[in-house]
Amino acid sequence: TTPEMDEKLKERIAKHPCYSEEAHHHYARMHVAVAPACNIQCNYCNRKYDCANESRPGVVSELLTPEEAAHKVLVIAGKIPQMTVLGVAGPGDPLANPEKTFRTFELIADKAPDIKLCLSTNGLMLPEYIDRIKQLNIDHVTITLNTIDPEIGAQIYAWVHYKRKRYKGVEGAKILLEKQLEGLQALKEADILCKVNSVMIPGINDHHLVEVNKMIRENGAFLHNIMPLISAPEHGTHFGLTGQRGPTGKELKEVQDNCSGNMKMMRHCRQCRADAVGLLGEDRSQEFTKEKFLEMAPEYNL
Ligand code: CLF
Ligand code: SF4
Repeated sequence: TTPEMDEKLKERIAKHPCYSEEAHHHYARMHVAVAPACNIQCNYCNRKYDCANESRPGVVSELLTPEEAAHKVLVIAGKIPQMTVLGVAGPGDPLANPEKTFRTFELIADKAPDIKLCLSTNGLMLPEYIDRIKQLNIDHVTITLNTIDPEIGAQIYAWVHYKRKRYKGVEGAKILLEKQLEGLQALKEADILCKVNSVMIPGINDHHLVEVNKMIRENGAFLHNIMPLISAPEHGTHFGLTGQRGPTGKELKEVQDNCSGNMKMMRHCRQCRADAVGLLGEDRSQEFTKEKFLEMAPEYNL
């Protein structure tokens, strides 16, 4: 990239705490949990908890309607002036709940147009909804993409539900990958900033992540966030029950280092809850539970 492009990019990410390492000390994000359903089954996920593509497993977020979510955003934006980004990241896949997710974005774009919109998805339905995403001016999209090899995918995804049919194993992983690639391309063409999350699973995709990194860079993603698998038997996930371990800090850093020659790596991810509020690493979600925020009046001023 040219220095000029770098400057432009810097401007676009300057106030996004995930996309810019500097920004995360000064700017806050909030999530609203409006999207309960999911269209795939990851072996690191238990549906009782938040989507593990963006979240720390074992956390249960309070589900909101789009109207409640918009109210919450206006309350919090009035109370926390550093609030710059609103993300929908669960508790299921936002694009498996398109009406709820887009209605939420619409309400917020209407009432708080200076808040940037962010969306995190497994990518299956991304090609389908790219036009809505453009229309709504969603600035930042994250795709969780763990492999570019369907054989490896079959070890990570139990099934993929696409257009009313359920596909298992390699067949399902192929469909997911195809849609993720189309989604990446579509984001690039639409000039929407794209970050890719990959869950590092030792013995399954750890050595393969350098290839994933290369592919996503060539397809326009500008930031790669390799997150450790967090796996405990009590979370009731497939990996938890089969004794699959997560990487050590050292193993994680090694893979991140191996990729960092190619592109920018995110190293400050905190694996947030689907209803996280505040600076990264600071969790203020309990100050704004449904019981509490519904009693508060929005004081957000345009
Ligand atoms: Fe939320 Fe994700 Fe947007 Fe950030 S979180 S939807 S990109 S506003 Fe950030 Fe949290 Fe890591 Fe996600 S630290 S889990 S990367
Ligand atoms: Fe769970 Fe998220 Fe995977 Fe869906 S995409 S199965 S909610 S981790």
